[in-house]
Parts: sequence; C-alpha cells; structure tokens
Amino acid sequence: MLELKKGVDILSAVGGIDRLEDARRVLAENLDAENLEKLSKIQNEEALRKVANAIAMCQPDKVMIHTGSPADKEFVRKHSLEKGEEAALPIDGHTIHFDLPQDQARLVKQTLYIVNDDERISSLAKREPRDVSHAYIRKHMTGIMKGKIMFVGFYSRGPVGAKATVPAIEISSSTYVLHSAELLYRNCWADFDKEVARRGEFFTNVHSEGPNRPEDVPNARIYMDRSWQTTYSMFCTYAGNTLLLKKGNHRFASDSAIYMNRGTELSEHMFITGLTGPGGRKTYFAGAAPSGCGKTTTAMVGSDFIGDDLAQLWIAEDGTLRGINPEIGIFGIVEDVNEEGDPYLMKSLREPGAEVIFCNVLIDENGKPRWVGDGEEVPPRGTNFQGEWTPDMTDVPMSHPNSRCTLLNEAIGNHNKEANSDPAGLPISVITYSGRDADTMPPIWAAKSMDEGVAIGASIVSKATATEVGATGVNRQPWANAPFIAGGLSDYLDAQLCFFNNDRLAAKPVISGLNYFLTHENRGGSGRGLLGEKRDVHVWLGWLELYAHGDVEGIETPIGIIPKYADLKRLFTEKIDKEYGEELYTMQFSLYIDNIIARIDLQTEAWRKEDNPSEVLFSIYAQQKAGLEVLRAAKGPVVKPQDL
Ligand code: SPV
Ligand code: MN
Repeated sequence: MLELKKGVDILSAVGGIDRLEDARRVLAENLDAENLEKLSKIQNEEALRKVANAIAMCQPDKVMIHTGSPADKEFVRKHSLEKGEEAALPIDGHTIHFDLPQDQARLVKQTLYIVNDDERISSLAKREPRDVSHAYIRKHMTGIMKGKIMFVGFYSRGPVGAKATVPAIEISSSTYVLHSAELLYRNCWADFDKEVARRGEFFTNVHSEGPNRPEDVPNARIYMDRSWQTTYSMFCTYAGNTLLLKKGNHRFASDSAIYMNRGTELSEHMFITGLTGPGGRKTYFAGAAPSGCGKTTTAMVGSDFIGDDLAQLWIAEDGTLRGINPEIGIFGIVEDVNEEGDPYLMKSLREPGAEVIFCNVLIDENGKPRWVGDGEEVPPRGTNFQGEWTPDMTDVPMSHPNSRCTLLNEAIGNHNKEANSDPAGLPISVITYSGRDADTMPPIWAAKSMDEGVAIGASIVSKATATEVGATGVNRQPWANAPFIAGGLSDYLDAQLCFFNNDRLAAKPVISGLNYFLTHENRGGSGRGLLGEKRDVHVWLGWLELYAHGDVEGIETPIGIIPKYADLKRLFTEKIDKEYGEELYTMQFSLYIDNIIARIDLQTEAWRKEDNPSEVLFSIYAQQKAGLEVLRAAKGPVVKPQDL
C-alpha cells in the first residue's frame, strides 16, 4: 500500500519553511512586484509552501512565475537563446537544443524512488531509503540555482475539469524545460486552485541542470517521492530526466489510479487516436507500447490523432470507458521519421508554421536539422550532440537514436484539438498492447475476454531501445508501462483486473495485442528484416475498428482471435493500395507454438516471483498453454491460420 504524506517531506525539511506566514515572507522577499502579483492568483496554501521551500532550497537570483501569457512565453523563448540552452534555426520558431553526450536518454540507473522503510515497490524499479535521498538532495540542491532564474509554472495534466486530470507545478532553472512544458502541457495558472480543490491532489516537480558539465552527470539523480507527490531532478537536461510533468508525474498518476482509485481509473503509457469507420463513425483507440516502439507513428495513423504518449482512463457514469490525453504536444523520436511513413509530422518539421524544439539531431551547414532515416542524402558535415560530425565518423551516428522533436499536437494535420480538449473524455472502444517482438506473436490477436486482455498487457516483451541509457536485451515490459510503475506489479495487475471487470464498465473494449516487428529470418521468409512496413498499421487498426463493431469475424485460436486473410486482403487494397499475398499472411499469422509456449513459461515464472499476484493470470496462461499443446499434438509446431 502507499500512504501519502508519510515520512519526512524533504522539500520542507531542506527549505525549512513550515508555516504559511513564513512561506509568504520568503515569496515577498524573492519575487518582484510583477511576479508577486502573478502569484497572487494562487492561494492554495500547500502550493505556496512548495514554491517557497523550493526557493529557500535552490536560492535562485530571481523568480519568474510563468502564466502562459504570450509575454511570458516570449520571455522564456528569448532567454533560452541568450542562455544558450537553445539556438535558433533558419525556419522561424524552430530551435535546436543539445543534451550532454552522457545524458541522451532516461538515466534509469540514476532514477530512484524515495521509500519509507516498510514500503514495497515494483521489482523492476530502483529504491533509495528516505534518509539517504534527503541527505543527497540537501547536499546537491541547496543553492543549486545561485546565479540563475527559477521558473515556476502551473500546469494541467489533461483538459481542465476532466475527472482524471491532475494539476501540477513545474519548477526549474532550465528555460528548455519550461519551453517544453509550454508545448506539452496546458498552463492552468488561472484555474490551478479550483483544479486542486476538484481533484484533491496536485504534483510538484523541482529541477535544476546545475552547471551542466559532463563531469556532473554521474551525480545526476531523478527522484520520485511518492508519499509527497514531489520529484527532484538535478545535473541533467534530457527532457525525460527533467520535465517531470511527463513521466515523473505519470508515475504519481499511476499510483493515484492503483491505490486511490482502484477499479475506476487507469493511468497508462498509451497513445489515443480516433479512426473513422464505415458510415463516418468514430472509433477511439488507446494503445500501449514501450518507449521507442512506434507509438507516435501509430497514433498519427488515425483520422483523429489525439495524443502519442499518455492516457488517463476512467469509467464514466454512462458505463463507457473514457480517456483523456494529459498532454497537448509531442516529445517524439525523429529517427526514421520521413515523408513516406509520417507525412503529417514531417510537414511540421520541414515547413514553417509550427514552433519546434529539435534535440540531439544533426544541424547541417545550412542550419537544417537532419537525422538518421529522414529519407534524404547524408550531408557532408554538420554539428551533432558530440560536436563536429562528418560521414566518415562511422562510430558516431549522424543523430542520436533517441533524438527528438517537441511541438504542439495542433501542428499535426490530423490532430483533433476539440476532441483533445473535451473534459468528458473520449469513449475508448479498442485497447492495444505492443512491443518489439521479432519472432513470437502475430501482428494482431484480440482477447476473447477481459481477463485475457489483461494477460496480453501483463505479458509484453520487448527489445531494449535507445530511450534508456544502458538498456540492452529483450525484456519484460508489463503494459509497456513498467518503467513508470512505482508500486508492486501485483497491485498493478489487480488494478487492471478490477478496472476491466468492473460491472460499471458496461461498454467493454476490445483488447488486442499488436506486433509490427516480425522478421523474415524468424518466419521462414526469403527476404531480410521486417516482414511488414510502417504503413501496414493502417490495416491492423482498420481491422480492429471493424472487429470492435462486429463487422468482421476472426479465427479463434488458443491465444485469441486473429483476422481472416480475405478481410485483410481487402483492407490492404482499400487503405494503402497494397497487394497482400497469402504467403505473407501465412508467415505473419502462423502460430509458432514452441515460441509462444516458451513465452508463456517465461511470464509464468517471472510473475510467480512477484508478491502474491492474482491467480486469474496464471489460469489464463495455463488455459492458453493447454490449448496450444493440443494444437501442436494435432498439427505440429507451426500451425497455419488456414488449418485452424
Ligand atoms: C519515453 O521514453 O517513453 C518518452 C520520452 O516518451 S520520456 O520523457 O523520456 O519518457
Ligand atoms: Mn513515452
């Protein structure tokens, strides 16, 4: 269990301010008249104490309250250029930001949960005792903003007023962090107090890059204090380590769903997108994938792109499953983004019109951002995250594989801004789970029950990507949310089962697995590399849209329902004008029974090590394994869909 407000509140212990009158005094002493006036909009006492303690701890030269006004936005943009955190590019509104070579992705080994003595956390997470973290923060964050401006912004993680929206404070000395916050989240300075009162909680984030030197990165820490819903980050700049409104607060939102709202809310690492089906109907999807596995591309395949990274889900009064995107922008990977696979995104990255922060790409001699897989000829030279770059430097990629772009969703041609602003949320009918799986699961398999659907999420396996420093191998990635699940995995499993089986959830979604990463080599193909193409996603989602409405039937297998060839062939022609041969279908959808059973055994063993997980999961695994064994006895180890 998680208990809030338990143990020492490190921010107030280091800042030393307890009483409201002392907080007000510190604010009055450190803010100029204009910023004090702005802050007067915030009367929530806890929020004022947080800000005052952050000032007392970090000791900035100046404090700026970011209200989201055009003037405040302009101040941060300009200051970021002056400070050198960003540099202007030839296209108006485009800038480049570089993180240190050691800080190009999430620093997983330095990302720690602050724990109280008796607290249990996820077996996949790292913990540090509260007193150790307290000492570290005191040592390294005291005075860390001397000579710098502290920026304080008040944001909403979702449309204001939506049930699952949680407000949050971002405090940082980095203009890049605040600039990014303004592109990714709604500034809710004017509504903050009201929102805190409605939701009953808010999150706080305190960050400083410090001197921003390579030698400081080993001292970088990303701390999550779940008890006080506060994050601390220092000596790093990569947004995944510093803009903790995003994944830091997603971790707290997961806690809120699992421990405070079990059975009625979920907080997921999912895109949200709408597909237009027959007769113009709109079908909304929410889909999980581990970082760096194509979530952004999949999201943008919809007719109504909503968001590419996070989803807050809840059960509405009318029995529908509702979802909101806590964000309004994307912090997307650019590697392999090109005209062909990502036309909407590419337009914003190549043409004037949108405000874009590029990070860790190559800037060529003409100031043009370039990245691996952008579909253009490699430039003769340029500057990247390591310095000067020429193509003969074969051990340094042109751009870092985790290089990214930050921009507003509304810059994307198919974004539905109105839908993304609706506090009622969007009715979600399809949930998908995917990972980088080269050899085992087919491109689509839909669960026959809610329990089977939960088991799909619990069983994701994926190859490591460049989004985490030092990550290697093929790993378990339960719900593609594992890096952000703080509490025990068994608690998370239970929360999933409670949510999807809740009687109040009248409109049960279709829950499906998706896999784009099967290779020729593993499926008896004659070619090399991936069996499919990026654009095939239109077909996989298109089939699920029809299936969710009962417009197509599939083939029943022990692991779930898979599509029939004829339906896919028709969809390939209709959606992407591609000839889809039956031979490819057979390679993609044959059941490689030994691989699947090995996967089930691996999951069973791993889940058995968790603390008292629900037996429901094991009974699904056992049932699937038994069904697969019967099939293997009858038809051999590789079973074609035509033989099912
Ligand atoms: C991811 O890595 O999943 C991201 C970027 O979406 S980060 O902010 O690092 O989480
Ligand atoms: Mn993500």
